Amino acid sequence: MNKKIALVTGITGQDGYYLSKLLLEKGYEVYGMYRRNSMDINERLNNMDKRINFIDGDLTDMASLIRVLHKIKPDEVYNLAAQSFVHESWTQPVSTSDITALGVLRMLEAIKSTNPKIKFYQASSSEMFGKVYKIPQDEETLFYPRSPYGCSKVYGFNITRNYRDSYDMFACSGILFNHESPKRGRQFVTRKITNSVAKIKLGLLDVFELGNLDAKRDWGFAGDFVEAMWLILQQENPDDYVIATNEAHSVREFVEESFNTIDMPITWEGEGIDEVGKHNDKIVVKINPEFYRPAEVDTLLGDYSKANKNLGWEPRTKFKDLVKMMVEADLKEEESNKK
Ligand code: NAP
Ligand code: G4F
Repeated sequence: MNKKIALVTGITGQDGYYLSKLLLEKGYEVYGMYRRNSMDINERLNNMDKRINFIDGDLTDMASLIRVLHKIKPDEVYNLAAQSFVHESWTQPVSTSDITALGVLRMLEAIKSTNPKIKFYQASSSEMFGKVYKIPQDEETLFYPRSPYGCSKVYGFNITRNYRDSYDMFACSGILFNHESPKRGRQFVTRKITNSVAKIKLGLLDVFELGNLDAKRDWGFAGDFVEAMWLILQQENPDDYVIATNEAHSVREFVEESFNTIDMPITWEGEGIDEVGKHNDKIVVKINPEFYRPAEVDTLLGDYSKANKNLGWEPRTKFKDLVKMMVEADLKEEESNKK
């Protein structure tokens, strides 16, 4: 039997790593789309699985998407590419919208004009719920996005559903809540914390700065979540699904648990921007208002009942295990950088 062919956009990102690994295990021929930059491409993709076929393309350039689809003739497209850092979406709102909103439309149009039978997965986000109307959030919850990124993802979600309704395409969204891993970018709060904590443990750093400690997120493990992406495209009918853990923790708890992992428990003192985290009277965490957002998403909590019922999916990794996995990976990485 011929191997199924999958195109994964955003191959250099966290989810691109875990999804391509899963698809290779399932026997797919995997194409990973990357965008050109000034760094040497071999150097950039050097650490990635050698079985992935890399192909250049950019979500801002529709001609490149048509070329990619013509060339590889995929059965399934997983659209993971995005400007995904919420904070940056305020400083670069136009390019964020061009990539994260219109990029979805370009890919859908490219699919429609090359082969509308290609199954399409859109990486939708819990950021769409923003200033939440309901707790927990499910597929019926209204959106109230709080950032240019969130607004772009709402467009991506709606246009995906619209192409499904208008052209009978197998186009679906996974509405994924925050998912993390040792492959998470260092700008995102979880990896920033685990990497800083590892450096403190190894004597490479004294203190690090954060913004809003009281924001709550429903944090899962990326390795668990990519399985849901694949399952969504294996169903008889296209549909949208919330993927979450149904457990929320604050940034503050994530910091505390990370320090507990290295046996350096901390206590908090002070309030607002003067609050500090201390280990044995030594300040290890400070607040820097630069990391606050113009409009915050205070709390996210997902109800994944529909995914559980229809896909048989459930998260496997618990919060404490996720934190431990990330701290230990950062300790290992920082130790080897030291050598
Ligand atoms: P990520 O690590 O930031 O990866 C984003 C990827 O998109 C990178 O490979 C990046 O390539 C690529 N990209 C950016 N602009 C592009 C363009 N114009 N053309 C082609 N590729 C482009 O994100 P992630 O955490 O893996 O998330 C994957 C997707 O899920 C994203 O769409 C994100 O918005 C969404 N999502 C993530 C979460 C989460 O918690 N992780 C939750 C919900 C939804 P470069 O290396 O060239 O920058
Ligand atoms: O880690 P974050 O930057 O992730 P955020 O904004 O929740 O977005 C991530 O999850 C979304 C799904 O809900 C994805 F769609 C999106 O692509 C991305 O993957 O921030 C988490 C929270 C925020 O409330 C932020 O204000 O942490 C708070 N925070 C506090 N101090 C900080 C910091 N965030 C960052 N990045 N850096 C800080 O120093």
